[in-house]
Amino acid sequence: MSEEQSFPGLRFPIAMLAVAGVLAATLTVQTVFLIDSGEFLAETAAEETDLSPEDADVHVAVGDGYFIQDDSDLPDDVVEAEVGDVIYFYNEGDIRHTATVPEFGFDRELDPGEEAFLEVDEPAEETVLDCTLHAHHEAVLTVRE
Ligand SMILES: [Cu+2]
Repeated sequence: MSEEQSFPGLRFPIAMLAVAGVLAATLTVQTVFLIDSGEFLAETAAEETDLSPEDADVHVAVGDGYFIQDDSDLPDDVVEAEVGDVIYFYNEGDIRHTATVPEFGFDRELDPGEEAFLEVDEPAEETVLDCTLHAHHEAVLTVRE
């Protein structure tokens, strides 16, 4: 008799426990999903920085007003590469610049000492290599087949 009487009294707490359990499970699933997304973003960022300067075919010094291709006889602000090359940009200047190549959808802000990699996967004839922070800081990039 006492069990039958106490059972209805337990119904509410049990129902609340069930609701709390479902909420907790939902939160857990959402949290795991968020963590997964974060890991995915981290992996993507890591992939971008997987490249090292030694892997690059073309090194370009970005300075306070210039782009200079290392180990070449090219004049300042002229950069040349071949299709499939990885171009390595590094800011050796004292202020922030960008390495921006609209033709390749490439746009990176580089603080002093920072670097970026661009893989050029199609030819380009004297396309713009720009620093969008400074009006007269610009170069031309040619990518040969
Ligand atoms: Cu600049």
